[in-house]
Amino acid sequence: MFRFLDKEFPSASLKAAGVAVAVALCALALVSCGPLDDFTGEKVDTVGQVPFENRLAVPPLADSELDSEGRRVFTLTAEPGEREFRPGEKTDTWGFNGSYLGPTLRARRGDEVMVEFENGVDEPTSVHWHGMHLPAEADGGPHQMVEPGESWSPGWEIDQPAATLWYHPHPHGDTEEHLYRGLAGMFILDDEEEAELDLPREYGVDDFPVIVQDKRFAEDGSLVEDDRERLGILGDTLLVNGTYGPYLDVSTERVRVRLLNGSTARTYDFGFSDQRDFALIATDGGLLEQPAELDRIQLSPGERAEIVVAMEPGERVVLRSYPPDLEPGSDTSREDGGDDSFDVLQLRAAGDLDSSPDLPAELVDISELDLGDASETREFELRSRRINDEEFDMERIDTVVTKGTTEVWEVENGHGQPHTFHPHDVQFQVLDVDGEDPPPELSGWKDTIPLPPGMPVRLIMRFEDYADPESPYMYHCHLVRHEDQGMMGQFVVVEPGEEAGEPPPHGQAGHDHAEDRG
Ligand SMILES: [Cu+2]
Repeated sequence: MFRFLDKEFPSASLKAAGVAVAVALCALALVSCGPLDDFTGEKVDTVGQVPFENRLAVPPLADSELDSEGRRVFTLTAEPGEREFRPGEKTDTWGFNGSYLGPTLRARRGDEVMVEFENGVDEPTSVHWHGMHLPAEADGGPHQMVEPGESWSPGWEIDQPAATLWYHPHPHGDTEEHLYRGLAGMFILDDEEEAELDLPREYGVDDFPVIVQDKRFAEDGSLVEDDRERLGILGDTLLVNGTYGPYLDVSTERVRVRLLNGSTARTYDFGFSDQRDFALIATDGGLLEQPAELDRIQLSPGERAEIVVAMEPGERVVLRSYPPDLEPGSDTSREDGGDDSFDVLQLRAAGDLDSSPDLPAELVDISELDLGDASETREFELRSRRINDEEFDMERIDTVVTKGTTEVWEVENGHGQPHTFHPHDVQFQVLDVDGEDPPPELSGWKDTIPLPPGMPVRLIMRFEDYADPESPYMYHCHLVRHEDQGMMGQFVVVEPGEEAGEPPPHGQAGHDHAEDRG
């Protein structure tokens, strides 16, 4: 089923010839070859083909209650459901407190929060708070598995700047499928510094979550889970907040869009159909020092960006994804989605727009972490489905960090395909990318960074709290297929002089990485 024209192979016979050559090469070399898509590289281009007929769904803000100890308590239940994303097509899905995605959790710096999570799906899963600074035992990684019918209630204090974070499952080996089926949601943090700025912040009015995910639908409407490229599932159809073909009614002169790449493998390069500039105000971990005027923002899976877009009365403009630059200096990334374009979301301005204040010229002060304070420099090389030549092992602590220290992590992709890097627990600052100063989109707090082949990054981060020698945090590639296949390591934070303990039994049968290496 080729829904979109493949410009590289204009004739069916040429394409067939390419496949024949590929098959012959596989046979001659006597090696196992991937799907034939690897050779034909079907390009996806939905520009001009998306009917913007459905109002963008805005995930509801999650209710919370204050318990007797003053904690803000949220309730999340993972459950199976069914959706009709496209007319006449029923799709089996998973969601939190509903059939697809979940409510937006919102809390303030200083809040004590607790989440009562219940697993209502028929597989063990977990829920991880991506970008959150919190104790490892509350992190929701593969050591905090929740069996079907069981519950888990982590609690922690919100102690980090205002930011757009998110939550999603993290069961080792199954994260891709659980996320792809729909288990994800946004977690917005507020603080006093952000509240004092003249920024659009009325949720669902001039401040919108925009969760972008690619899907591949079978003829019967079901989600195709087993058609993978080397990076994982690359879909040909976008959902935004679970809405197919979405439009957003804009009623104010400026709107704040909280972009989350909630896809499992695909990188987007967002921009507008008329190439207008927008202001980037925040990255993964919070506000920038100043807004940055950009006309593109590239986000790999798990990354977020808050942008503010100015609109004229009555106009319509489309948020698009342009072909992302996955391997600078190379044009061989078609099979990784490097040639793909999408219409994402149409913005429709009302004839009369409520006025919005001018954007502040200055946002927040970010205290720069000092290289001179770093007590440790570590190197991480991502290659094959391993980090530093090690495949993920639940029972092996790879890295021991001392509480109260600052570290530099030099991370390099030594592999001929794109990866990304995401450490849990902390937000980092980017010292440099391939020896150069970071661009505006990497100049603030980050928790996830793309790693093109051969472009090392140096990250600086501080481990302020939460020593626990037995509960590890993860670091991994956030192309979640790769993470599932073992491109993940574990670190513990210990008190000075303390040694790492042994991770507790995790209650999940270990799985064999060899069987699912793509
Ligand atoms: Cu990877």
